[in-house]
Amino acid sequence: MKEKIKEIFLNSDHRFISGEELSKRLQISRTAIWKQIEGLRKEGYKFEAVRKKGYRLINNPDDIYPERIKQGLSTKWLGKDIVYRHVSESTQLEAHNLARQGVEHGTIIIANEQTNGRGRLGRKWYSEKGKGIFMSMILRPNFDYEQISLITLLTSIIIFDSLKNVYGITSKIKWPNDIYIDDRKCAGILSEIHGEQDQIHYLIIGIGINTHKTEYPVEIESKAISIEEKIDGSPNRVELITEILNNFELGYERFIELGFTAYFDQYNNLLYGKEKKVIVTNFNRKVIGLIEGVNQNGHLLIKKEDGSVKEVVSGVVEF
Ligand code: BT5
Repeated sequence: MKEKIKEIFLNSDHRFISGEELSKRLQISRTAIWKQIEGLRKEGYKFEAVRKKGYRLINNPDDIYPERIKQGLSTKWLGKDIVYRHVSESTQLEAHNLARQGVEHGTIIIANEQTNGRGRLGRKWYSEKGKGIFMSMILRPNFDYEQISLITLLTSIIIFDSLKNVYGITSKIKWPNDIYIDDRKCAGILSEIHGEQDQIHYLIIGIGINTHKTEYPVEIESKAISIEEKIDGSPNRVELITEILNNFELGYERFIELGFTAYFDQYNNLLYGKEKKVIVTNFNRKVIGLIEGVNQNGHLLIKKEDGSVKEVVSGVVEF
């Protein structure tokens, strides 16, 4: 019952809802409603109660406003500037605009909802209001293209570590950088580079994570999973965002110092589908075989039926 009341208020856009309406919709007494609201107050929800008008939700403990995120940050440069949107078409799109305007290395853009969230190769990222983390990091790295793809692999390790630290969830990484829990996708990463032949102007790393339970569109409903389905209670997005940002800055600096070597074993240990038969498609070319692991360049190694090993630089992996 508490979850139902929570849902109604979270979708109310902070408007008053009368006790009468609530008791009609939920078929419970006004006293029962009052008790539930008291329970929510203990969880950190703040309500205003006005006679004849009813209750109004003032805050939502899961709001992802920049001030709240910054409180938990221990970073030197990541997230010093955070741009927040209630609704964004895509935080990637907005990050490109901000980067072109010259914002600093480490600027973050985050949204509560995306109307046209995007994945790789023109695919969509389903981004329902309040149900996930939709965030893009603007970076101005000082190295070559080859290493950039390794940074995106690093990002998936960071998400793995953060899910483990905050929720005790053990996930897997589907190459190159999807996060899987129980054979379903919980998070995806999209890296986009803007630069010239030998100079990178900026890199944008987009992260989409399913935090809260929701009804996914039919085409992904059997393939997607959220954190809420794996834990008791409700996930707190601010906590997870700050954990990711704190870990990412440390990881990025370690990567600059030591390279992917420092992460090679961990990445291979976390790889999803090892020894499974896969089809990797890249520009209409298909490679079929078993996943052996990645090499030091982060390329996927596929052992084909004839025993030869094919190195795949990029592509889509299907099982
Ligand atoms: C990705 O693409 O996985 C990268 C997703 C990156 C999303 C973030 S959100 C913040 C930033 N702003 C953006 O606009 N994007 C980034 P890809 O590997 O191409 O996977 C896309 C596929 O995942 C789709 O074709 C669906 O099959 C599936 N999918 C879409 N939404 C999903 C969701 N919420 N959960 C699980 N799977 C999903």
